[in-house]
Amino acid sequence: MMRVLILALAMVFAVRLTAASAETVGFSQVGAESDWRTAFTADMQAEAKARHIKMEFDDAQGSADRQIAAVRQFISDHVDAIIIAPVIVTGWTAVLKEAQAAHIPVFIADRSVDADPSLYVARIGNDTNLEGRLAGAWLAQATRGHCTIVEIQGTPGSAPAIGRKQGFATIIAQFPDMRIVRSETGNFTSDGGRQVMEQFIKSTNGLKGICAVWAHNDNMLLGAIETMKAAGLSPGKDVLTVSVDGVPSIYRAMLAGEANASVEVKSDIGKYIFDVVDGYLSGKRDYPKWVVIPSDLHTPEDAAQMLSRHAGQ
Ligand code: GYE
Repeated sequence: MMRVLILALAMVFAVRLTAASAETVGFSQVGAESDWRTAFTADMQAEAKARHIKMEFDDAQGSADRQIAAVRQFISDHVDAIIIAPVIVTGWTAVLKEAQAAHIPVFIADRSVDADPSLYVARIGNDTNLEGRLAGAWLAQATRGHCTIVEIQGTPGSAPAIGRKQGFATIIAQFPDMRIVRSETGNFTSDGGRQVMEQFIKSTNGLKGICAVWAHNDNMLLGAIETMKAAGLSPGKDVLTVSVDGVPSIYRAMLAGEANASVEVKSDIGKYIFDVVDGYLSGKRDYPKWVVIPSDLHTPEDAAQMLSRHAGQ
């Protein structure tokens, strides 16, 4: 009797293990606009491989329409789960309902969506409003609350552009002598940062009276730094910088004295995402709607240490 029971249990576990390792997961990624994004893609691919999960990958190349089409393809391929890093916050309800009707669980990774939370299992990602507040608070402290700022925004309609802008604005609103005098989108790319900085330099007579540049990500700031240097300015000295992501190149810029602060957003979050996906597929249900990935601010003081964590990138 006992033996039969043990044998039956062993078989159940064996079936479970094979079921888990044969998962197919569709992952719709935003694009490859920044160093943060490419590091995140690499991490997701490595994590899927380590767990023997078959990952169908689609790069939306920054297009919201292409992304919705990719999710529809995953649904018709009958994947076991869908992971979406959404380009923009809007436009999700219809396709999320289609996934739900097909009984395919959806997990939102990194950026958030404006959709009824009952349409997805959980979001695993960072707090973009907090990132804006950390950046604003650092700048307020560094300038004792006196600073005229130019802002380079991320992709319009994307959660990090919205959240970071709001968070930063909330903080500087408390300081009557801190204000943003220019604000344009650089679409989270280095090239976008270069172009926006060219405009700012022209329209402010060489950044006259500007105390800081606040960029919604490091790559845009890195582009802006090149443009400032080419115009004979000294970023990191005449004009302070603060940005978000904590990619290796920003720490190099800090060590070169050309950047002052960046809020690190972890890109190696595949393990947290797949923990939730795997757990859900094996029956676990008690996940919070938002699994928060913490972010924190770094400066030249710990840039070398932060860079060493990214050795090889
Ligand atoms: O900050 C930016 C990327 O959603 C956290 O997207 C991500 C942001 C990141 O393009 O570099």
